[in-house]
This record gives sequence, C-alpha cells and structure tokens, in this order.
Amino acid sequence: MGLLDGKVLLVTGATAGIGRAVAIGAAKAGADVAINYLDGEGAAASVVAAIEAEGRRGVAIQGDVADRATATSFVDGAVAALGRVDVLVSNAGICPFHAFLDMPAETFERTMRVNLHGAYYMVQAAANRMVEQGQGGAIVAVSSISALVGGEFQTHYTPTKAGVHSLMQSAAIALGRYNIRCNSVLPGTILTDINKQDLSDPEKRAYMEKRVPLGRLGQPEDLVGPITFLASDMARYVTGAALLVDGGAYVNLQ
Ligand code: NAD
Ligand code: RM4
Repeated sequence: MGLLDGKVLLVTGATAGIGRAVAIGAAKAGADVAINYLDGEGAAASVVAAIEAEGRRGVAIQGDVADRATATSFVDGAVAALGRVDVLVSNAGICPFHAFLDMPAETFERTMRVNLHGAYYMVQAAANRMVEQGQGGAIVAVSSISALVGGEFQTHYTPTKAGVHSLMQSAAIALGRYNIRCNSVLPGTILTDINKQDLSDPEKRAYMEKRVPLGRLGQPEDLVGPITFLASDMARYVTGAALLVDGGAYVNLQ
C-alpha cells in the first residue's frame, strides 16, 4: 500500500530537480500525477514515462506559471486527464543570482511573477477545484530556508520564498473549513540546475557544505519523503506548518 494510493497529485515545474523527483516519487507512492512544465517536451515526456513505469497515469501540460491563465489551464487539463485534484505541489521557481544595487528590474519582476504570483494563482485554482469536489485536499508549497534567512545575491528571491511560506499560513486558515491542508517545505541547498552556476565556485560550495551538520548538500530525492508525508493522510492534522529539509543548516550558527 502506498501513502498516496488513489490520489491525483499535481506538480508545477516538474521537468527537472525537485519537481521531477517529487512527481516520480508520488507515482511510486501510488498517485496519478499531472506535471506542469515551461519548456522541454522531451524532458516532460520522460517524467511521464517514469510515472507510467510505476503503473500510474501521468500527463504533462505546458504552461508558464507566471501567466495567470496557466493555473486554470493546468488544473482543468489535469481534471480532464485524471479526473480530479487531491494534492497540489507548487514547486516551479527561479533564482537568477544577482547583486542587489544593480538588480535589473526585469529580473526582479520576473522572479516575483514566477515564484510568488505563480504560486498564488496555482494554489487558488487547485483550491477552488478541491472545494468543488468537496472532499478536502492537500497543498504543499516549495518555499525555502531562504524564507528565514537572507542571501546577498538573492534579494529578489528570498522575499518570494518568505511570501510562499506566508501564503501557506494564510491559506491554511482560509481553507481549513474545507479540510484542505496547506503546508510548506523549506529546502536548504539542494543540488539542482537552479544553483549549478552559483556552486561551481569551489570555495562557495565548500562553505555551503561545511554549514550542513549532516555533512552534505541535498539531492532532489531528499524532498520526496517530506512532501509525500505532507501530501498524505498521515499528515491529516498538519496544516499551516513549515518543514525545514536542510540537513540542519538553518540551526548551525555556532
Ligand atoms: P530546477 O531549476 O531544477 O527546477 C525548477 C523547475 O521549475 C524547472 O523544471 C523549470 O523548468 C521550472 N520552471 C521555472 N520557471 C517556470 C515557469 N515560469 N513556469 C513553469 N515552470 C517553471 O530547480 P529546483 O532546485 O528543483 O527548484 C524547484 C523549487 O525548489 C524552486 O521553487 C526553488 O526555489 C526551490 N528551492 C530550491 C532549492 C535548491 O537549493 N535547489 C532550495 C530551496 C528551494
Ligand atoms: C535556496 C537556497 C539555496 C540556493 C537556492 C537557489 O532557497 O538559498 O542555497 O542554492 O535557493
């Protein structure tokens, strides 16, 4: 028996990194899975193939989460293909590392639109569908350790992650009466494309590794267990919570 047996789970930004690992992990846990992707049809098809290899149904639906219409088209497309929506994992995000004083306005505004507006509209669309279904649901947002701490080259990014964390807190209140649970995960440094360039500096990488009590940077698969748990009925009394998944980095001051 899988923790997500019989559920339909939606993940945004699932062609790579954390989203991809979570989509495939959810299928292993028994869910049918709809993925949203921005580009890369081949990568999207390979995630669907991996979901199907687990004996589950999978569908990939293209859309830029920064575009408000993507939220409804993703939810409608997932319902058309898989019948319902039980879980949303709002994961799509970008972090184009850049200094503060000369941050291009377009970089700041694109980061806000993808990470915060995108999450907001996606959560709203999924929640409306869950309310219509009348059987509750679970929403997990991929926030970040960056909701709690700053980053010199992330002044455009950390506010979006604090915003996503806060969105889950308020949505937990707004949606509790419908038995829709809203939680966030706060990953530390996970090795994915989003930070490949930043961590290509060996000094920075060694520094980041040294800050992690568990002694290594994270892998996308490290998020699968925590997100699956929050999505599952095992977490039926957990809402408005935030779970750090950072190898202990956040508490490592001295
Ligand atoms: P990644 O670059 O591997 O994956 C990001 C995914 O989002 C990609 O599939 C990308 O195509 C997709 N995406 C980007 N813009 C999109 C858009 N406009 N519409 C739809 N999809 C879009 O990086 P990742 O590390 O897997 O990032 C996933 C999430 O995890 C992000 O929200 C990120 O902020 C968060 N996060 C990552 C880390 C880390 O260290 N890697 C730490 C904390 C939080
Ligand atoms: C995370 C955290 C990581 C960074 C990614 C891009 O929120 O700050 O250290 O690599 O974002």
